[in-house]
Amino acid sequence: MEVYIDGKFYPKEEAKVSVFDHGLLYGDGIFEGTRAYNGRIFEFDAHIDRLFNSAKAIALEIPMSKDEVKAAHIETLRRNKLTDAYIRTVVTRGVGDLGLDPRNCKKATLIIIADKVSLYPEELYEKGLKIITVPTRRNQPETVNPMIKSLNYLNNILAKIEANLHGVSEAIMLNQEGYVAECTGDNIFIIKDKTLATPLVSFGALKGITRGVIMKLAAELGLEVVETALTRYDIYTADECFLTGTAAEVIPVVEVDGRTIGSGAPGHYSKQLKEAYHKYASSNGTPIY
Ligand code: PXG
Repeated sequence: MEVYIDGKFYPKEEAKVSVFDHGLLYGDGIFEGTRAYNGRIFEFDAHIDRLFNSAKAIALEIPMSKDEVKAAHIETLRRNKLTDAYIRTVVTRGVGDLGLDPRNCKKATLIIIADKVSLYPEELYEKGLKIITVPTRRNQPETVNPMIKSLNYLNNILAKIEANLHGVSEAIMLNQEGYVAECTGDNIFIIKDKTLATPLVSFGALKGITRGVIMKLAAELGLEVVETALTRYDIYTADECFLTGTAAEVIPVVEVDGRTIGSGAPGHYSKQLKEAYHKYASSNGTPIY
């Protein structure tokens, strides 16, 4: 495998950054996670736009144009001869000194890693996940805004640890007011009476790109689609529940905090949306070759 760092490619073992990089010292940087399906990069422009918006929000200048960054992604996939891949893009503040002032970092570092995708076991997609609500809250918008895919994922990692300690693999995170925000790396949806509902991003969710595609596909399937305030009560009493994200794709949820959701098996619309998502992903997107 070859990894892209600042315009050059390095074998995996030699792909390294300085211990003085502020991405490591302070978590000062941003990332993206993108996928390629069937030789096409899924929602490529949306991911590149979000990368640049995350950078803008933390006053980090990416020293390349969007087209140059896109070309670097395509080159990384071609070098590694990938058609189905997970692409991790990281932009750090760059090398500085032992002080948090970002002015000491002269140039941002851009890293692009592309690798084969390792899905969750297929069984989880067939049977559905059991998840819990955890005490760790999602970031408040006036701290690190949840719209930013920053290198500070510690509160999400704490939530993941709390889930793992309870023997489940995913956690619902609430916002400061106690409304449902999202999961640790996935957006959450419910279906009730032919309406698909998901928390408003202003309630502490990342504006997921998979989320956006699912909302579009759900409307095409005839569901009403709403972004709203959701409580745990709404989740417990839903007909169906599922999570979306670049890593997780579309994964049904069958139990939340010990309450069975719907029939206890992945719901009709969840299955339809999962299928529609995969069909859409394999035929749309930017060709790599
Ligand atoms: N919420 C959060 C907090 C996320 O980090 C999503 C929702 C889903 O967004 P997308 O645009 O992917 O539909 C994310 C995305 C990883 C990984 O390696 C994490 C994400 C994406 C890809 C990989 O854990 N987070």
